[in-house]
Amino acid sequence: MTPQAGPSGQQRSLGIDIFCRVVDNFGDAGVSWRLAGQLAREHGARVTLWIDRPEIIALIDSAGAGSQVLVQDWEAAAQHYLARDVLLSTFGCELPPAVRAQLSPAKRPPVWVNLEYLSAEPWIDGCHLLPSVKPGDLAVEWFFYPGFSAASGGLLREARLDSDRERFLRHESGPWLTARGLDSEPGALRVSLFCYPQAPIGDLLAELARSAHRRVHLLLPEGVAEAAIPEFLGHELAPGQRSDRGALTIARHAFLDQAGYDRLLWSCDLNFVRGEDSWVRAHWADRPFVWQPYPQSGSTHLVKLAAFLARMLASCPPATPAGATPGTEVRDEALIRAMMLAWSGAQPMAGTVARFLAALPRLAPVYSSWRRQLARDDDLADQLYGFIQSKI
Ligand code: TRH
Repeated sequence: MTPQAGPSGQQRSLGIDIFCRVVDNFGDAGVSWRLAGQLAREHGARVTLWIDRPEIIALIDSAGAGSQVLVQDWEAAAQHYLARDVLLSTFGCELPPAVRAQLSPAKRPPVWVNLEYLSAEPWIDGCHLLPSVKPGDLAVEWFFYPGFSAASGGLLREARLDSDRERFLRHESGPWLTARGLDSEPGALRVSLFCYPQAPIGDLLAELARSAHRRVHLLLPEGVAEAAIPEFLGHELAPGQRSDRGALTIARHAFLDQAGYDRLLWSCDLNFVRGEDSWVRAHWADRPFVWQPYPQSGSTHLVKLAAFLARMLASCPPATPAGATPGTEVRDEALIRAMMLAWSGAQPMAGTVARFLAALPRLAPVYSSWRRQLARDDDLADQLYGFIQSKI
């Protein structure tokens, strides 16, 4: 996709303002920042991110990889926002009144798009790209739904992501892990763990410590499992420290930036991920993963998990245990469902981890096939940019 062509045929760089209010954690900022960077780098847009927690951007992009994007404090928008080509509100955030006032059709407004949360639920396909006309001033807001189907807005995926990953794994992975104290003993199963405190972390750690066939090296970022770790080990674990229990080594590491976190996912044999952005990145890492949706009241997150599992597993070729009698085997991919349901508390964990780990070599192709299917669709930034161009 190229920058917008102006009336003279020359390419014009679009001005895009993204508004993000952080509800919780890192995902709102993480998704907004990733999209902002991609629109700037791959589409030549002039992007400003207006955000109420700019310090999160400094944390997830400490190396300044997205420096083409201008970051502005949300509070400054009331005075300094001037409508350009596009206004992208994220996750239904309520805009500052002075900004909202510039979206009225009477004022030559920008194209106003709201980027929604990612979900695999079927209803989003019917809502993607629907407009909503506001009763007061007839401003038009377009709804853009990321998703896993061809009828949705797709998933964020940078153009160079696969080649970056392949180069890293071929030449850089070992030294990169060693330099950060993330290396493990040869033959150990390397696992990353990024989860919410509601997950049965203690059960997982206990099962990993009993791992019969391989040692397990668990990489745990700072701020994750803060209560479960002292309960399991009997002491805290600070970044840079490691502790062994049975077959398990737990290594705590400092929070990485987004680029570093990608490298971590690429380097592990199995990734536990959560929320939205780490979930998508785990797909592109081409490694088996276990997803924990953001816990919501009324168990809405379990509906989201079921919708995802239905989509993922329906699309996958069956992976059956070697030597099983056709028709009588328990399909291995049922373990993917069991593992994710147990990890979200929908069913007991007992024994699930051991069975899941034992089947991991056969499960990896199931994940790869799902990933290949998703990679056939245009990525979210391409689709969004194309939509914007059609409305300008
Ligand atoms: O932080 P999250 O729990 O964010 C969530 C989700 O977005 C959820 O949908 C939303 O409703 C809720 O916030 C309010 O999980 P997520 O989405 O995976 O975002 C984590 C971000 O942090 C992602 O961009 C990756 C980044 N990250 C790093 O940069 N370095 C790290 O070391 C780790 C562990 C994560």
